[in-house]
Amino acid sequence: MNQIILVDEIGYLPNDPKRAVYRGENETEFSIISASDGREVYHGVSGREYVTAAADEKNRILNFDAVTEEGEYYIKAGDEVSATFSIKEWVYRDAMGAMLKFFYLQRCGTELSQEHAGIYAHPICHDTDARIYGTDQFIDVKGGWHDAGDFGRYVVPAAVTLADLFLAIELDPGLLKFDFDIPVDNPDLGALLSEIKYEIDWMLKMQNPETGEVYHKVTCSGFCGFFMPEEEKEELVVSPASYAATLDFAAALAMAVKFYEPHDKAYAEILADASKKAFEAGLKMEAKGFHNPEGVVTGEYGDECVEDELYWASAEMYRAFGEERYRTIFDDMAYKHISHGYGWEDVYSFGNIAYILSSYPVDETLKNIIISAIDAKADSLMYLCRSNGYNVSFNERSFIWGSNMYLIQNASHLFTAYYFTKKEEYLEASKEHVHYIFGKNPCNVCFLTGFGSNRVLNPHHRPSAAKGKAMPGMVIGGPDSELQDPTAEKYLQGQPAAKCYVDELLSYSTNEITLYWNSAMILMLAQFVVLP
Ligand code: G3I
Ligand code: 9MR
Ligand code: ZN
Repeated sequence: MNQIILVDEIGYLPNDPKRAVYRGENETEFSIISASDGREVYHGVSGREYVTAAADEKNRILNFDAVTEEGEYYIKAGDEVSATFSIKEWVYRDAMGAMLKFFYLQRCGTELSQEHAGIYAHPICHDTDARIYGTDQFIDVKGGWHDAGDFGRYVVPAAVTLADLFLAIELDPGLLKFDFDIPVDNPDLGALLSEIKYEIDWMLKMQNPETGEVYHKVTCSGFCGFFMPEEEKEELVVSPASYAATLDFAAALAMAVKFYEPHDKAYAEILADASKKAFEAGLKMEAKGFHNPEGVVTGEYGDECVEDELYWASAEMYRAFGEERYRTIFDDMAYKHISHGYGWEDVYSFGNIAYILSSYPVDETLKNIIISAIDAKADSLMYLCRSNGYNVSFNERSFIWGSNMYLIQNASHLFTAYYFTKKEEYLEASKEHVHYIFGKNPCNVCFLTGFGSNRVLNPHHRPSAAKGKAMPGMVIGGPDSELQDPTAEKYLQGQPAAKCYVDELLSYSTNEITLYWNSAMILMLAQFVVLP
């Protein structure tokens, strides 16, 4: 799409800052038009010129903060018009609901009902026992959520997904009561905790009961064709345990205890025991990244830097259980090296947040050093936001596989910095990242399937491909200037970094979806308390 005026195609909250991007170098007048009756409700003049090198564009910002009345609108400048958008309270409620329902629709090891899954309903899938790699032993690892566009189930991204969701609930407890049209297995838990339990119950099966180590993933040996999950009949293989999976498992289940304890003490005890067992096992494992074993070519989630997994796990263990030895490990690591990251590779930020929010006593000097580091990182992100016409924390090197997730996580970092420093500019900048994902981006696309005017129609997602219709509520990976799949290479040669995206089924490096891209967006939105 090549519109000249770009907006958040879902919309804006009435009292929030409201900016659109004008893709032109000359100053322009513009009007905000009511979509219902064509009335001009606001007239303005564009702001200063920006050079957005990553998009090879010159931009101006159209500021319409003054428009606060609820309604449907579009922007007009000369002959150019924008997509229509809403201004209203709870404007992101439907998007939040669809993003949450996605986890149910990714369920493995069970049938999905027509009533709740519609065209994506299917019989039970992947319900056979899985071979432990290199052995004749088979174990039950049925359940959990498919990772992404493929049907693999991987512990590292699963743990990060849960971390996002648990933090989102802490920021917006309204999520606990939110009904997003799924069958709720455990009504007393509420829909979200009940659905998360489906993933946790699978993760518990991935722990070796003898050693406490956690198997890295369960997949077939390779990626299958584009059909529904129950049609994948190859043998399931449980790949060897990994250091990252074991410690990420410990961290995520330590986070889980406080949410389930008020409802089911016995279950919370199981989570606590599994978490502690995994942490102890992790301490005995060699600290190295996972690599696919011979003959298994599905997703690797290999991670050569695994310091952050222990950093995160020790902080969560301390926050959950308060034993001094967990804090000693974290303090020793943090005094040597503090960093940031909410992604499957870098989980430092989860550790920082756990330590700062711990109700058990922490080293106050270290806590303040961490907060200062968060503030400094936020300041560097602000420098990037000011350097382009989209006011988002990117430059030409930002567009890697899953770039939307990294931008969303920068927004979460900015919000975290705002939370601890109360610097308003961090909050405003964080919100611009929401608008970027929902349409105010150089690709002129709403990167949430089923929403906006400029929609993603061909996500790299097997059920969507099998049914010929994009499943709604999935956050798209976004531009990747490394051109890491043949389709990207075919269509994107010569494109500026920020425009290296193509809405093609086979472009898995730009057009896939994952659990943890959705959970990252849910965490970011929850920061703005988008639910009544
Ligand atoms: O970290 C480096 C960075 O330092 C460097 O500047 C940049 C550019 O070269 O590359 C970065 O590494 C990238 C890495 O992700 C971390 O972001 C690699 O290029 C990139 O290939 C790697 O992509 C991962 C991809 O699997 C391939 O391994 C994605 O993050 C990850 O989301 C994706 O996960 C897949 C699963 O394997 C299978 N299921 C679908 C899922 C989503 O596509
Ligand atoms: O569908 C797979 C997607 O989930 C992965 O992210 C991607 C990279 O690991 O691989 C995709 O599978 C492709 C495989 O790598 C190469 N043959 C075509 C497969 C479908 O696009
Ligand atoms: Zn399945």
